[in-house]
Amino acid sequence: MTVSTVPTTPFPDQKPGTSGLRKKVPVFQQPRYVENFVQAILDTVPDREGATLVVGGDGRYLNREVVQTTLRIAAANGIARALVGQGGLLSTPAASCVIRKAGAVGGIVLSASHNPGGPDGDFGIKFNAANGGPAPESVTEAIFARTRALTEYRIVEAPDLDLDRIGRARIGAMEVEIIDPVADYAALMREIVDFPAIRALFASGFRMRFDAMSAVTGPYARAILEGELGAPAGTVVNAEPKPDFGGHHPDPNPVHAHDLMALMLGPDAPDFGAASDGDGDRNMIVAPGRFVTPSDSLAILTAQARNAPGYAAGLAGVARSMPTSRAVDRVAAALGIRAYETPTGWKFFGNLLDAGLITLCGEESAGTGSNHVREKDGLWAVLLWLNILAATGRPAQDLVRDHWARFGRDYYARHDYEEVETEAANAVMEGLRSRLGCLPGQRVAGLTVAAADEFRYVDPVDGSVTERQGIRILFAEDARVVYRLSGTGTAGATLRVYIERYSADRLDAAVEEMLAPVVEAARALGAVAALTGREEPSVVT
Ligand code: G16
Repeated sequence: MTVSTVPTTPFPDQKPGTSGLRKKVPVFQQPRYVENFVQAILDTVPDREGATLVVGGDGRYLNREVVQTTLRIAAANGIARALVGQGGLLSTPAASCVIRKAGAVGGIVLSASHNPGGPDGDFGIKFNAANGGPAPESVTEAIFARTRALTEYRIVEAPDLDLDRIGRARIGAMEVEIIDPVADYAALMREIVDFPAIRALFASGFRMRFDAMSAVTGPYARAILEGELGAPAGTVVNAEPKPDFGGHHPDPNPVHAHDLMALMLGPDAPDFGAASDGDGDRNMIVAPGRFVTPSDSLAILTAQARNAPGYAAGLAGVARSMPTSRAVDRVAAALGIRAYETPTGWKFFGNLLDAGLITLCGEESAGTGSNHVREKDGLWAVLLWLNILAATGRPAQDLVRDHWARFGRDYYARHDYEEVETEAANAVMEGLRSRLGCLPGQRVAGLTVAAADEFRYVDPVDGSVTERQGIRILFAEDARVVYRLSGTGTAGATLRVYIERYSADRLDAAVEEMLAPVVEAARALGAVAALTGREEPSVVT
């Protein structure tokens, strides 16, 4: 084996965002770009000598090449054993599962999640720690610092491995195991979700559509839903992972999953609809005639989780990201368990899960998960829904209605202003920040500001503090607006404005109608049009 030490110089832009390093594909194609970042990751893993590392990605353009490079660098940096999903594939939740099961030192996961793929699309690399979760900020900061100081990387000169053949191979002294990407994950699902009940549901004629959006969950959903649970062939559509996601934008929301929405809102809707994103951690749930917001989905799963074997003993607590609606807080209060509010980013749930303070958690951005892994998990959420539908015997649309009748309804929408000039987006945030003190008491669009602040998080487990996590405006009329800048975009800035309003008794009003005054207030307070030149958001979900 030849280990080469290759001189390099730092790239200035390798700062991980909300979830790893995400850039356009051509940025990753620059010579040494991938090598530098992977070396920087490994340099921050003190226990790497002799350890196991998990490697895989969502199959997007560049996935195979970067898997090969990552393995060569891992072999040159003392990793003894690498576990790689067949074809270089591992969904994000499956990677988390494999890391935990194998006792690995961590995993290098290749994905830009819900961002489009292909030669002009996005690519990403993130590091997950030994608990299976996204590296905490202290680690991503250390990785970034390392990228700025790098003078060389180490790599084993070796031919490409055959990633498609399950079995063992070697790169230098490192053993590589090409594993079935679905097996460990499916085994875990079997433990926590009631498979026989779901099998009986499908046997009774229950119909669903799962849209894998030509991304990584296709093989998982096919094997589990159609293979094990007896859903009819064809239940899973767009099941073949493609490097450019077949031209889809693999973000499971009503805008990008429009075919599924059209089916579910039409006359031939099956009993249940679901979709997942590029790397399989996000989910979308649609009942016949009704999109279920991720915030409502988290609340409903929390209220009903006891129906599944993995949660039959009850929940320790729940957590939601700050911009997620407060629907789950109401359920937690009724269950007598704690509800935590964290900054956006799955990594903030890790400490709470590891400390056993929470069992379920979720985010408005289509992420729901539990203590079974340390990532959000799209297919798990779908299986838990199916388990609950089977156990309660209620049609999905009635289950949602029942939930609102008991807890009230949190009307919710997110307005995204994409590819805004960074300065303009910062000006919106700065403008609000500077006026926080004088907003309470002001009347705007017929609403009264009751409180305004900038979210700051003190981690209850390790006391670490995260500042500037979004501006919150609370109105006396049971409404709320949150402003925050996305941490996952790859071009300019994305301003997200989250709009919500609670009603205890108006359960079937049109969302736009209920939210209209809050939208008006949000636009006026943020001076969004004046500062960004955008009259309307680019995407409303
Ligand atoms: C990532 C994180 C999520 C987070 C989302 C928000 O999602 O893993 O925890 O909610 O980003 O993104 P933004 O900062 O753009 O609002 P994913 O699915 O892209 O990994």
